[in-house]
Amino acid sequence: MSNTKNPNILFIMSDDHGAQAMSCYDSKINETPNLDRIANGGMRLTNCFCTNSICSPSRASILTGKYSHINGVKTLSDRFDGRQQTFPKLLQKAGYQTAIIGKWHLGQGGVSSPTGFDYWLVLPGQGLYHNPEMIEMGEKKVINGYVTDIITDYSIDWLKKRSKDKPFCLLCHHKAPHRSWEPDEKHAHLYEDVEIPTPETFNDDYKNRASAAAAATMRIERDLNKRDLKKDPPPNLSPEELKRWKYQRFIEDYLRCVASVDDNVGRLLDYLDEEGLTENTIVVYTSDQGFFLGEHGWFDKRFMYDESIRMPFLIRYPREIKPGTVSDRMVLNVDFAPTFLDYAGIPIPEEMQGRSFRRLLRGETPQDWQTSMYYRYWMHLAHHGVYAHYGVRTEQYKLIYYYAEALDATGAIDDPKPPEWELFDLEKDPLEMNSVYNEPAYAGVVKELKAELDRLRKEVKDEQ
Ligand SMILES: [Ca+2]
Repeated sequence: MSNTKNPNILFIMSDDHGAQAMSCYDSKINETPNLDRIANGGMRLTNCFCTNSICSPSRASILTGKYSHINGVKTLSDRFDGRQQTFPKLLQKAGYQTAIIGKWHLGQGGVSSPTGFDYWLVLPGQGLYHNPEMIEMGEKKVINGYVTDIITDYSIDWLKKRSKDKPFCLLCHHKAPHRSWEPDEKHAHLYEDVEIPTPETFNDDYKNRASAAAAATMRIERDLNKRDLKKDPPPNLSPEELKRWKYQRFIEDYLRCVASVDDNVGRLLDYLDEEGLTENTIVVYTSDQGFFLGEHGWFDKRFMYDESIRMPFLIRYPREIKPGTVSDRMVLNVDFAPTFLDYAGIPIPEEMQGRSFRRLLRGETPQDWQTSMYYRYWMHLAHHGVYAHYGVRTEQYKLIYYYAEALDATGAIDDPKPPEWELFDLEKDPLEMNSVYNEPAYAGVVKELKAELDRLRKEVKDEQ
């Protein structure tokens, strides 16, 4: 048994895994028995959100407990400045053994290589699914095999080699199921004879929204390419049939990648069981953000819509978290770092903007717990034609401002669009199909939410 005072932390994060593709979140399209083991043994969060729905920014917010404009990683091209404080550094300083294995995606070299880790083995950039090159403590090497297996193999190896008299914190970061969704041999034939159902908003016509939704180039029928689909469609399909065929191709491969993640999570859980580590180890499974799996006719993320910003979040810690519990309270990716520090008994630095949700996980709700959140996506028209936007989500409403008439912080907007607003009543319209921003009945709500948005922008110091 390791030190019972300080729990071990096993943080497993995949890339672009939407909660809709997890059976513990009532998936209609697949089964994830090993992820369900974590949910059944602990707590599942239903309203965990990222504050900027793309890879590098979400990862930087998780490490630092700070929003993108404060930690400096607002876009995919911003490199992480590792001189700032992170939770792994603080854990390491407090005597934890620390490691990161898998996807880093925060820049390589200089101040951007991983810091605060006794051991690191990361993919360069996005990395490859098959026989990936990896960087081990600064040294490049090619590792044969399938990336999800490799990340798990090295994670288990590192755990085997750990010192048993110190607690550990292992960040196991999967590349899967990121585009271009390349499954391994073992799962290559899953779903072959199954028609996977399409989501309710698959044939969204983008009416009753701001112009951003219709302008986005992430449509299943038009924007998946040959590399994504891997084969040519059968001849003579109608447009509707072709769209469904493309969805099947995409979702089959996506779910095959997820199946491998699920198997490999099972291997890690088995290892903890075998070593008697389960009781004293906090196990988290999450993803850097959500993903559209055909909702609104899309793949990808970026938008402030729920499928994109919602992170699956499962956490098991038998000493403190009741098995099979669910919390609907709002938790953000900036809250992760303070929570881990709280569990380790380390004071949370002032500069961290998030807040520990350890009490929520114990089943308590602090009186002043957050009921609204600030979101911002900065990469105007950079990928998939998505407009830059920011907004506020409360438990009932979501107000989004597509602000691109003004220059952003980098002064980079050279294709301005008229500013536009969207308002969704999430109680009446949970699928976000009908903006009620201009409906007179919502004038009061708009006013309140604009005030709340101003308040949040001040609070998180994004007032530019
Ligand atoms: Ca991602």
